[in-house]
Amino acid sequence: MRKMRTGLWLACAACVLLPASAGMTQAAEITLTNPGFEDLGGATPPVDGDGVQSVHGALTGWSVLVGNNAGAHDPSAAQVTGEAHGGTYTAYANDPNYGGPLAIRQTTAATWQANTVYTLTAYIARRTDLPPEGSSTGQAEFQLRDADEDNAIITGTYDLSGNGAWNMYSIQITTGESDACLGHVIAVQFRTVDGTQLLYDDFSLDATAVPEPMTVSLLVAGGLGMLLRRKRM
Ligand SMILES: [Ca+2]
Repeated sequence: MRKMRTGLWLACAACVLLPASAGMTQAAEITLTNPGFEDLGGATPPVDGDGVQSVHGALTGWSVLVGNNAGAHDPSAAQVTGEAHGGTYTAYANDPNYGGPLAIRQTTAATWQANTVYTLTAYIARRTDLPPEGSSTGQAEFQLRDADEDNAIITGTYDLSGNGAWNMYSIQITTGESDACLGHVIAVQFRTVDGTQLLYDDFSLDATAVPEPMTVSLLVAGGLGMLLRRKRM
């Protein structure tokens, strides 16, 4: 009898949870062009360790806005442990005091959707041989933007730590039912605010649909139902 009850209980749980999980697993990676900076766009590759480690520009798919001193870079082991986080090359971006750009931006093919969690993630490293000056720890900034209105939807600023180490940083925002950005094109942006020169690698942008209210209430009702059944057993 007990076995049969357990079987019924599991069947009930499955029928309640199935529609909920279908609604909750609509995670999707939004495609970024050249997210790991391996595509040099035909430029002569920078050479690891011989002093010609950077190529200005050469950030295929990304626009360098106002200023330069940013591009592709092949870090040596003396600059960062593990060199690139993935692949061979990284992006480098100086801060504005060292000719760095106002921003490095990419316009995606995706548009802002309602009730969706957007997470932008990337790896950033401070160079062992080029640490931030004075009291600066090095500071980087990420943005997710509305490309149609040319404004920021969310900005994240990070004080970095650990010379020569790759650390992962991310920003996250959840859209509502009627945000002004809905249907507008998503742009991704990063820059070095302070810290002489920082390295960036492996950007990714994830979009996950929030469960619809009806799905959530079904899940809650199902959970309550199960609790009541359990008490009666
Ligand atoms: Ca890379």
